[in-house]
Amino acid sequence: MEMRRHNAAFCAPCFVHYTRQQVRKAIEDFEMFRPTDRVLVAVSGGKDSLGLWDLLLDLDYQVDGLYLGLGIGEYSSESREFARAFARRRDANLVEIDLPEAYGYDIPTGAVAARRAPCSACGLSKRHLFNKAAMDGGYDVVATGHNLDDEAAVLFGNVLRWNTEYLGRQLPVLPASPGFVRKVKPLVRLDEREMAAYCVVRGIDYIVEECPMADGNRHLGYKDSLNAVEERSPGSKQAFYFEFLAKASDLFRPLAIASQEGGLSSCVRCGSPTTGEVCAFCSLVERAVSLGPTRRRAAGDGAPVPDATAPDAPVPGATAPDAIAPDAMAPGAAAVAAGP
Ligand code: Q46
Ligand code: ZN
Repeated sequence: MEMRRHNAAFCAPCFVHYTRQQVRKAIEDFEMFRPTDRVLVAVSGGKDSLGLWDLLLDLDYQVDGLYLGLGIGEYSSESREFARAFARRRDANLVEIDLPEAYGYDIPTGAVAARRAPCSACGLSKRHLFNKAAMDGGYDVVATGHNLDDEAAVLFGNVLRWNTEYLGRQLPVLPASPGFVRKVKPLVRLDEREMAAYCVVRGIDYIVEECPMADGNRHLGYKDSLNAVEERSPGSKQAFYFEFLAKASDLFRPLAIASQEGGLSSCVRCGSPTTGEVCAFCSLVERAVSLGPTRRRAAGDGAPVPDATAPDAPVPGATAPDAIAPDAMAPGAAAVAAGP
């Protein structure tokens, strides 16, 4: 495995060692969690989340997986099988939540209901349900498989638009606060190619297809742009992200904190912290369920629906559609922020 940004090449065993070291270093440098903490890894069935679960198990952390069924046609049923197969193989515990079963809507319907891109409805649902599952299960921290490419692309998008509030919150660790568990990204020192190679070397089967809802996702365009820069100048992506953390991130912190001032109350439906009376997630559920079964069936076949990308009429409590929330809870997600 050749890594131009490190000017190095590793054989398979050394590559696995390198990968573990990078994760160990990220966990320690950013004080993500300790061996006594209970960690819940959000698994999508893809290379990053399954690779992360594997790495944390091998590093002897107390870690369970969480799979959220999004109701995105075959993509969801296949990705669930990859998550289950991994859990069986490693004899690990997988917590499962099925969005249509538990809440009566799927992501295509949620997008119609919110009149936003599917990834917005998806990010909002994931953020709420990952946090809820961790709180309900007594976990100390939620870990997601965001890798260096994901974080650099989110940073790039937020810099292009100078989303200062989000720049102040783009950290590998979001500390716990009342009603919210800590959120961490232990793969920030590894890129996509390295995670794919890690899974191949370790014999981890993962879903290779992209989510069909990702088409047109702005985030993917940012990744392509950064890859073009990286190709000509290896190490640029890593420098962009880590130099931001070292030199600029703190400058934006007060803006992020100021945006959250004004106080949070409890959602009258679910009790989650929210700036309004009803949280953005409960509003989304209410709208999606009220669309009725016909519309839900039509939207639930995995095909993007005609008005899913309409930028107007946001879900109450959500923010601008252009903004990329740094704490979106899944790799590749370009989500709206809803509350802290
Ligand atoms: S699952 Fe969800 Fe992603 Fe699909 S709808 Fe978008 S955010 S692309 S990681
Ligand atoms: Zn609520």
